[in-house]
Amino acid sequence: MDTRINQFKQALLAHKQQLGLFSTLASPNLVELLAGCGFDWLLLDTEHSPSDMPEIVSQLQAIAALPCSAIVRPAWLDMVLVKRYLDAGAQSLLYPCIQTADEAAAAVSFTRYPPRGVRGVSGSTRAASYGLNNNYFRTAEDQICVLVQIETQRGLNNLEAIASVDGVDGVFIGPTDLAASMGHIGDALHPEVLSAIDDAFARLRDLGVPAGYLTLNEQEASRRIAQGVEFVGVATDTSIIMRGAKGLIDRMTAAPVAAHG
Ligand code: 3PY
Ligand code: MG
Repeated sequence: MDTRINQFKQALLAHKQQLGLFSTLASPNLVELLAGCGFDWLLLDTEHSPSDMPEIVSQLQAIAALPCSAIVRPAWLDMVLVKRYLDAGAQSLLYPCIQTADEAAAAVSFTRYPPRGVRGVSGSTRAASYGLNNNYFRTAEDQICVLVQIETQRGLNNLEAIASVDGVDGVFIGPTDLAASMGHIGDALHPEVLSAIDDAFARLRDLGVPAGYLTLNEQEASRRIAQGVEFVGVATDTSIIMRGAKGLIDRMTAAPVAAHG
């Protein structure tokens, strides 16, 4: 057995654009449905979702059968959480709220075996095909993709230093927390927030570092896709379901009641 090629990472490093969505409902069945819809990637969230280890394993298994890449977002910059997700077979990680180059370096070190990093070693994990993959220790690192999320003013101030840390493969701008950090909580489309994000993407383009983003606003998503942002999340599972369900009942209740007979 060989280590799985990380298709998301390969495309990212080639600056090929990939569209995805955030999955927060901890449902392997929903992930299976969504992963078959044509998204390039699905982010399995554990920061703002009830997903714990068993749910993450089931969701990774559901996605593995489909032409869609999984990204796992740990709840925080935590070596223990990251070790467990990597052992469960996650290959791409999006770390929330990275604010300094030291934090970015720690994020990378959690994904590397000693002496290059601090990842604990076990060869009997799902990632190593339960011991069937004898090459796992030597090949794992190349297939791991480290993405860091900048979502505070402090993170933005340190953008170049963070993006230049060896082993950081991509930088994601998180508009919701960034808006709060800039005094505009709940208004991620505030002109000041948008202009800070424009500036961040321009700086990442100058550095040649792939960039990522999430917005639930379709116009804003289209604008960022047109700008060439490499991995854009265009919805969350909850936004799709909530809008579909609410829109349906609103339309049905607004329609004039047809007379029968
Ligand atoms: C944020 O916007 O704060 C996120 O974490 C995801 O986009
Ligand atoms: Mg956030």
